[in-house]
Amino acid sequence: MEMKVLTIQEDILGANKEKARRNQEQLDKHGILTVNVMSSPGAGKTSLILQTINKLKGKTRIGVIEGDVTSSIDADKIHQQGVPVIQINIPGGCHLDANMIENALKNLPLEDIDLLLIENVGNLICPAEFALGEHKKVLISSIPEGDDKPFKYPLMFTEADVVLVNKIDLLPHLKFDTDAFSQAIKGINEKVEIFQISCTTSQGIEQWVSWLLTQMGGR
Ligand SMILES: Nc1nc2c(ncn2[C@@H]2O[C@H](COP(=O)(O)OP(=O)(O)OP(=O)(O)O)[C@@H](O)[C@H]2O)c(=O)[nH]1
Ligand SMILES: [Mg+2]
Repeated sequence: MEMKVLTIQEDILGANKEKARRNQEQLDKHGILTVNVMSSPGAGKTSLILQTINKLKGKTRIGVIEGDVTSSIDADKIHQQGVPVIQINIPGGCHLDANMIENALKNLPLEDIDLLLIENVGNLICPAEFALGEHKKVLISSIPEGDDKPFKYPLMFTEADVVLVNKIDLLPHLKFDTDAFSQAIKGINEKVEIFQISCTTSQGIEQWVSWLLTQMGGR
């Protein structure tokens, strides 16, 4: 019986991977760089997307997919910026999957988008296991969460192409060893890029946006 459950789980992940591959094919056809933004609840995913929109306004055509258990609070903020956005609500769910992204892509003006930012559901576990068709995975880890997270949620840190250490404006108020944190991440993922940012003061946002533009240019 236990084996059967495991097989079903493998099938779900396998089917998801195949659908994610097809999503990526479609995104490639339209020349859209797609970034999956993941973090625990409240680490700063929406704030990062808003900062990115602000920096790239008039230069890059952005589209956004918002994943949340319920509400359209985040999508409303993106919509106010005049950016095409789709809200996906997943009652009882804890991550986006490739099927949901396939549906969202049908409702986005793909011809008018160069960069697609996907805000995953706030969660440090499940989103790492489900490919969406994205080209890059970005993990935001924020100072108030503590510097032990790479040890507690290693898969998320292993899968990430970039780790953004957010809320560095709070460093004077909290105990957080940025060097030890970076070393811990590099210990499990030596290729990862790490940027320290603050979505409140905009510190480091230039570096992040420059990384994004390099990825887009390389396509
Ligand atoms: N001090 C400080 N606060 C920040 C920073 N970035 C985001 N915040 C605050 O953190 C809170 C959560 O930010 P969001 O951007 O909504 O976080 P999120 O990851 O999108 O949250 P969920 O969608 O609920 O998972 C808000 O009150 C933000 O104003 C930062 O760099 N510094
Ligand atoms: Mg959000």
